[in-house]
Amino acid sequence: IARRPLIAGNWKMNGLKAEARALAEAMAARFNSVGSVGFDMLLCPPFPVIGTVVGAVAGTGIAVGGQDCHAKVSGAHTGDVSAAMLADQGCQFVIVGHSERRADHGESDAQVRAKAEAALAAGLVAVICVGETEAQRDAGQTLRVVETQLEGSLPAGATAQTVVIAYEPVWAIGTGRTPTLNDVAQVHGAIRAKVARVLSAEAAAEMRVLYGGSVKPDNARALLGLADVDGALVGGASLKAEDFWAIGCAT
Ligand code: G2H
Repeated sequence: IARRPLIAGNWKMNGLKAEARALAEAMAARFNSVGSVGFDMLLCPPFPVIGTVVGAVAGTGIAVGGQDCHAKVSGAHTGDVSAAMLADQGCQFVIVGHSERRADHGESDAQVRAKAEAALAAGLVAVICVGETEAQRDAGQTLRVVETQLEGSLPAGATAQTVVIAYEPVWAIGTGRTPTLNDVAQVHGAIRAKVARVLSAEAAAEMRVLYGGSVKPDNARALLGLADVDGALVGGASLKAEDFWAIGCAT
């Protein structure tokens, strides 16, 4: 089954309005200059500039997503944003369960699943992040940790059209370190096997599983060349138009 690669930029807490517009316009210009590409592109800017980015990429095919959403549709949740609000702003995707959310906000697998369910209910694709810490890796627990996170955070009834998985080893995030290609291949294979058990063989065969954690232009081709790697979730390198484009072109 051919899975179309997805190159997703997670801008994290970066980008005032002018920078966000310039970066989104630079990606839009690259898309427009080539006509068609062999991958999907997703930009996930901070909430306040989502409208700016949606406007800048309109008509290009570049998708926009949020970096988180609340599990509820509305209500007394100061500072939170619902999936419906993201959809209303023009988003098609939302990242849930990023390790920075799990660590900084104590998000559990159950909360991540509730957020993913809210995303699906709002018509968004949920990008569900999983990944082990360095201590877990050193203790040989990588596969068990990732499988447990998947089991706890995948919504029932999820399909390849409504969910994307992102494998992000916590120790590889923003550090310049990446697992070996063999390790990435092994974890991605295990993720696909787990999705088959939790959902269905069909969902597992079609679902996109992204790798994230220090993806750069110089390591993208090797990582994206692995059979079970269907794209990348890119942080630091997604803030430079040239680098992010180069990663897309490495698919
Ligand atoms: C991992 C990744 C983006 P970076 O968090 O989700 O960030 O590419 O900077 O390691």
